[in-house]
Amino acid sequence: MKTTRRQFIKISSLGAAGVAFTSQSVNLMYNQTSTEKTDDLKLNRTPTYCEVCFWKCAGWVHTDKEGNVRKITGNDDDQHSNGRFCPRGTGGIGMYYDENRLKKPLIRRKGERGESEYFEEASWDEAIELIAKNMNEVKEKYGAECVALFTHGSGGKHFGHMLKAFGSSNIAAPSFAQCRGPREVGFEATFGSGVGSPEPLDIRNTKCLVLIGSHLGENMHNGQVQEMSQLIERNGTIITVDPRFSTAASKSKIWLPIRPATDIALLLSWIHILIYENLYDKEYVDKYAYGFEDLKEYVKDFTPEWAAIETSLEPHKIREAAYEMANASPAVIVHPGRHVTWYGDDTQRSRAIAILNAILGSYGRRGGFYIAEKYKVPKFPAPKYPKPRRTWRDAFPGKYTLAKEVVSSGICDATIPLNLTTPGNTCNIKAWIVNGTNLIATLPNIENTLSAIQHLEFMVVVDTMPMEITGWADVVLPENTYIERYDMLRVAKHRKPAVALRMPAVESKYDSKPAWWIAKKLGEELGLNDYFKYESIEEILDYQLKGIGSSLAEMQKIGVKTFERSYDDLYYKDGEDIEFKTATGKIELYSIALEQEGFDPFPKYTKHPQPEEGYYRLNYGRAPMHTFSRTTNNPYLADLMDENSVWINPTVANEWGLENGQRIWLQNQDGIISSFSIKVRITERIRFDSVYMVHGFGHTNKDLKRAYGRGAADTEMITNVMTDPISGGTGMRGNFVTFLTDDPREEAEA
Ligand SMILES: Nc1nc2c(c(=O)[nH]1)N[C@H]1C(S)=C(S)[C@@H](COP(=O)(O)OP(=O)(O)OC[C@H]3O[C@@H](n4cnc5c(=O)[nH]c(N)nc54)[C@H](O)[C@@H]3O)O[C@H]1N2
Ligand SMILES: Nc1nc2c(c(=O)[nH]1)N[C@H]1C(S)=C(S)[C@@H](COP(=O)(O)OP(=O)(O)OC[C@H]3O[C@@H](n4cnc5c(=O)[nH]c(N)nc54)[C@H](O)[C@@H]3O)O[C@H]1N2
Ligand code: SF4
Ligand SMILES: [Mo]
Repeated sequence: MKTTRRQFIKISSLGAAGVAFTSQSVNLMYNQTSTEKTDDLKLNRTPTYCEVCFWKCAGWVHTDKEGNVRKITGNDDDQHSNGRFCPRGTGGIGMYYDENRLKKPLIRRKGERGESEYFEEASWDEAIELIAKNMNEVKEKYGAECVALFTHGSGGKHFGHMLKAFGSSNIAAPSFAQCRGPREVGFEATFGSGVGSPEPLDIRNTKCLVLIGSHLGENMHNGQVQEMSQLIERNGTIITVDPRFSTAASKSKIWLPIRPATDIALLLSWIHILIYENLYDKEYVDKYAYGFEDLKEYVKDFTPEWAAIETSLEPHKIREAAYEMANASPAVIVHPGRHVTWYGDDTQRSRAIAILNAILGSYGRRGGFYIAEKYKVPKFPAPKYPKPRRTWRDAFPGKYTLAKEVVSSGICDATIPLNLTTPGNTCNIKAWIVNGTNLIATLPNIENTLSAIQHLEFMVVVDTMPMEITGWADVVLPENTYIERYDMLRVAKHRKPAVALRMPAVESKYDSKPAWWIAKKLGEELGLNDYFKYESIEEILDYQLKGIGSSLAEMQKIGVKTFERSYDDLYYKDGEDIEFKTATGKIELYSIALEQEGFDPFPKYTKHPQPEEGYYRLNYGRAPMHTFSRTTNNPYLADLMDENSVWINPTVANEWGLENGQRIWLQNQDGIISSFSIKVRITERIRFDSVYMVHGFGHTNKDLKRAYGRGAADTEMITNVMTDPISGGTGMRGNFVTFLTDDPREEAEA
């Protein structure tokens, strides 16, 4: 049975209980189905892929004769969206129409960094010349590698190319060390390759989906939520482990409201049950796995009774969940999660998840993990990049050695000279280019981020909106929104390999420019002309597309091109010999790579601190209609939810005498008080030892007219960072807050 739009939206809005859907917002979500209306209006459609989050759904921007954007819909041929956008993607139009957008390049001509009132508008020529001058100065004084790029999103390809040509490989995205880094390292150590995006989970064919903190339904990663809603319809089993009664929990056969920070204990006891009750996939393990006997010995004492004490879950519930998994095996998925930087032992938790999937035989099996394929698109000719003299790694000898991507927080730390006391440490970052990442909201420990920024000689920010980070720049460059620009092709792995095109649907508003244009202009100003031998990006796209039997002209019509592939190739065949890219060529239950780097070869359970009296663990996550801090000022999405609230258990609320809707301030274990107040939401859906809030609110930039001062920022409360020594992932869930019922700033003034 096909999931209808209505059912899908129903699922997507489940987590939004209590949010009033105005008629305007409901129309926004539904108008994409009105195809007849489309014909009446004679709308023109232009291909794009979405930039509201990094699922990168391909779709269409529909414009009328006057050039107004009327709606954005999914492309039916796209595997990421299956023709349907999530509420955020549908509301992406608001990014284009937001009247608070950055409009012209800005230069701070006097004052100190952070004094954004001294910004003055400038021409593109002047801004680019100033940036190039500063980059060259840093290069002469310290070396090209002392310029670093922080980036999230499509612009990274363009600025990354420019920076590598300049001589620096210090290019970092928060999607590693603040997001999926530990999981990539954990899976790579086990199976020889990471998980990647979109996660190759065969939810469509699974019998049992286990979610360890993944809050799908609030986390709106489109294709996955669609497949999960199908699973619900066909009465498949969902098991959710979450201290909070999430949307997913409400759809689950088993909900395990675990004591936060104890997941590894639960995972080890599941492995124990499967092995000691002979429920694991023996044939699969015998053929593919390395280290089974040692694992068996290692988990001997991790009984459900032991785990019960750690996790506060009942032993029979733990067993029941393990039996469900075993019954479904191999069509079972223990979801690897996405934002997994929680407690600093996150690679070990990801390893436990990987091991569990391995002994259930789900990796490479129908209903488990499928084998995704990516299309090989030719590179546009350019000279080889110069070899950087040093990299960020030189600042951290012996640390994060298994991280395959650059650790963004590592770049930040390497910018603060005080941090660089390790002998042999030479790398010292002096200039930042920040593109599409609001580092103040994104990196934990704001004070540390600001300290790094203060030590810089130069900082440029490329963004579409005035954000917290733009306020700290020396030069701000306004990028146009994804609706107004070309970008590189989306070449993502999936069940079938496919490519997708993004092209301008409308003229650029204001004096904004696309990243490819900015990077080329800056590259040329730096004298790197050999790396930019094209007039426009269309030349690159056409070259690449012709190399795969298509063309820019064809893609402008179809938007997505999918290449055929036999469904047999999605899974391992019975008895097939597989060479895993690990040291042993096998699935490493015992990890040689971790052992060689001096880490525990089996996942180790560590007891983490629990909150003290009067304090509650700060737990945070997503709302279906928002993406991080980037959508909170979006006129359509702010209409669906314009501030966050703090979820508090009724028992706790009673003790404090709090009422629903009351405004309070949060104060964390280090005495940091939230800049703004936040509304109380009293609900049984959160444990008594924790509170919960949606990330992305509490903006402090006054130029965000809708979002300024609305709700509170979780990031302000995250000052205790538990860094994972294996992956560099910044564990953010070891922070505790208490409540202030009176305005602390008024008191200070009085
Ligand atoms: N406290 C806390 N921190 C977190 C998280 C959390 O839940 N809580 N989540 C973590 C995770 S999982 C991730 S992936 C990261 C996400 O981190 P980020 O990607 O940094 O998230 P945003 O806050 O949305 O910041 C995006 C910035 O890009 C700008 N932008 C949007 N579109 C464009 C564009 O087309 N071009 C350009 N140049 N700029 C654009 C926005 O205006 C905004 O300033 O955050 C991580 N950090
Ligand atoms: N709508 C929307 N969807 C998004 C995004 C967005 O911004 N908006 N961002 C996307 C991105 S980049 C990412 S990385 C993902 C993030 O989304 P996910 O990877 O699905 O989830 P997390 O952020 O890791 O975790 C949030 C959940 O973990 C639970 N939790 C907290 N502590 C614990 C614990 O100790 N144990 C367990 N088992 N659970 C715990 C919380 O209650 C919450 O339900 O979402 C993606 N999808
Ligand atoms: S999941 Fe939603 S926001 Fe993310 S890319 Fe797809 S439509 Fe856009
Ligand atoms: Mo993320």
